[in-house]
Amino acid sequence: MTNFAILTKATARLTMGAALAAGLSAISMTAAFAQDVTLRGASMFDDNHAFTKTMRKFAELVGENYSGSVEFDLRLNGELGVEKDYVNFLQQGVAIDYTIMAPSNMAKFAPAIPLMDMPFLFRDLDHWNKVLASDAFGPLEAELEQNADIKIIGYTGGGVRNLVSSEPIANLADLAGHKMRVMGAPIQAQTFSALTAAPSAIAYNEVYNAIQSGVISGFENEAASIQNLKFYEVAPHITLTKHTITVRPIVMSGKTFRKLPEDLQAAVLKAGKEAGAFGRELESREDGLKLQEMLDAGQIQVQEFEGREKLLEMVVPVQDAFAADIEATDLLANVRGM
Ligand code: MAV
Repeated sequence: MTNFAILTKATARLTMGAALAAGLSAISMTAAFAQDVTLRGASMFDDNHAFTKTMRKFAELVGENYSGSVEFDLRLNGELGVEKDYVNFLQQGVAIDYTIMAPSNMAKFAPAIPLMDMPFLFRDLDHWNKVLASDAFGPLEAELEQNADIKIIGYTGGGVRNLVSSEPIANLADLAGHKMRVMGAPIQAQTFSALTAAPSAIAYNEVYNAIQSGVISGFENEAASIQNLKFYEVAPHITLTKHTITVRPIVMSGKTFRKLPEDLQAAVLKAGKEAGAFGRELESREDGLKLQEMLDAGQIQVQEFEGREKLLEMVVPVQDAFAADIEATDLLANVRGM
């Protein structure tokens, strides 16, 4: 994907981000006992996206809960790259201090964490809410902290992921052999392979161009991001597989967190939790509205997937095998049973 000239402005910004970030100095936070702390965040989106709004809320809440001086330097529009870059930065403790991230983009360091966002995990929003209000994901958080030194300080998400494609997809026959992009975690490709599609892991900032040039015919995503990055320009067909309700951890580098004064650590943890609740309410409420906005604007065409229940049956063995592989069979049973 080298012909950046034909990317939209939004996705071109994402592409530039990684290069810029590599040239940036490490976090500009001062040492633990100094007065001024600056925390740098990153968003792949502009100010209208729920992730950006959630990170703005986080900053506001930290400010309210902390009497010292703390600044937030939130870089938007993929200026610092995409999530697969952010995970490296957080793990190394360079370039950024906090962000919002898909679990499937952290698989490289923590193989179990993609269980949180594997397709068809949640029955509906009630189930998703129940699981997120519990401590079911505790062992996955611990693995991430231990392997990657990345701390989950809250959970946002609530978007519903559907198929997004250049040609309509109505049923399993259409899905067979469908060349689609998936996120980097193996469970994502395994799931869509089990559904007979032909998935490949492609970086998020290459998706628009890969569809436009015909390398793939589509991908899967939620309304907020389809709208924000204008993916409908190359993939206007949305099929309501509703296969994932997103879980998006708000994460901070452990290296940053440990350097903060204790009262600021407490404010960060409180704000992370509250900003997560704010973000979950926002994105889950806006999800259907954003689909409707794109529909009304003539940007997308939407259709149901015929025989969606069959998809559920087809993925259960893949989910079971993945859980067994990461020794999370009980955890999965617990989540399913909620
Ligand atoms: C959406 O933009 C978000 O869910 C984001 O967290 C993911 O990384 C991205 O999709 C993706 O599919 O990679």
